[in-house]
Amino acid sequence: MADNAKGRIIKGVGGLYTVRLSDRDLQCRARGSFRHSNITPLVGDCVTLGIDERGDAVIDRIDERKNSLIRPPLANIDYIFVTMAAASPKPMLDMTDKLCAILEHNYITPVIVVGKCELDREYANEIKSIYEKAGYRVFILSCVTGEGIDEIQAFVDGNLAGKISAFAGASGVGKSTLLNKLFPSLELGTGEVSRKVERGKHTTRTVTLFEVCGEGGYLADTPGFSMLDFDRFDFFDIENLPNVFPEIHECVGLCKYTKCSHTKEEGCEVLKKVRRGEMAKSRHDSYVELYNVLKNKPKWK
Ligand SMILES: Nc1nc2c(ncn2[C@@H]2O[C@H](COP(=O)(O)OP(=O)(O)O)[C@@H](O)[C@H]2O)c(=O)[nH]1
Ligand SMILES: [Mg+2]
Ligand SMILES: [Zn+2]
Repeated sequence: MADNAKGRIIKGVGGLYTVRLSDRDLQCRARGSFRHSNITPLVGDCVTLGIDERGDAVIDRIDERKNSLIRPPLANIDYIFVTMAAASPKPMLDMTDKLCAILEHNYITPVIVVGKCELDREYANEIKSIYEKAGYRVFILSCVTGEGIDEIQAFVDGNLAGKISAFAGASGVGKSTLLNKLFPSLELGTGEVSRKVERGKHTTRTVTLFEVCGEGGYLADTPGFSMLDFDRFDFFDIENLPNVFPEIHECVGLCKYTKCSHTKEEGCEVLKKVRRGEMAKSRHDSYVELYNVLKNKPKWK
């Protein structure tokens, strides 16, 4: 009956996967042949089911992935809401820029969220300006005063259907509090509860996708999902670095020297942009920092 049915893996625990079909959820394993091909099904995978020798439903085929994360194990992510607080904890813009670059490289759209804006409105506005110049959507909000919630709610309601999304950000920035406002049916733990989850940080994580916004829209529940989880994310070579900063990518080919590194050359269009205030200095500093890291690194295979 499940033969040739297509669905999405929404949960995976110890080799047992929950596949959401159009009319129901089905628990099944992967066909043994996957073990030879070095591919493990991931939550987020679009799969085709088959029937094994014993008559049980099995995962037969995995559609080609748009991207995949190692930790948390998750495939085909469309949006990551890069969440920070205007204060308490203080935002780490260099980490934010590195994360956005990695997301760009993996075809994931970053959406910038600056929460707790009532604590430092001036800095919140400054961050908004930095990332809007990069071409990103930025939402400033406070879960205490409620300001800015309607705007992000409208974005979420209008864009997440049919997509997989996740919220990333350091612990304590207010992710769970915001998620509870945006998706009340999820009933996620905040503050106290999430600290308990943090303690189990080094145990194997399981990811579950929750249906949101209808029509196959999913939110990955990733407790304590922090920026650091991206350290092992598929990285890029130095040649690709300009392409993962949208405001630098726009300038590629326009500088005086064809081999311009956009770090210090005269006649560099990127540096002109920074001088004109069209690209934030903090973003360019992050670019230079990553450039120096990648320059000293052997090529990734
Ligand atoms: N001042 C202020 N505190 C907030 C706001 N949103 C959340 N918090 C508090 O920040 C702390 C961490 O929130 P939580 O949602 O658990 O953060 P998470 O670790 O990112 O999931 C909690 O004590 C929240 O009550 C906000 O908009 N303003
Ligand atoms: Mg939390
Ligand atoms: Zn240049």
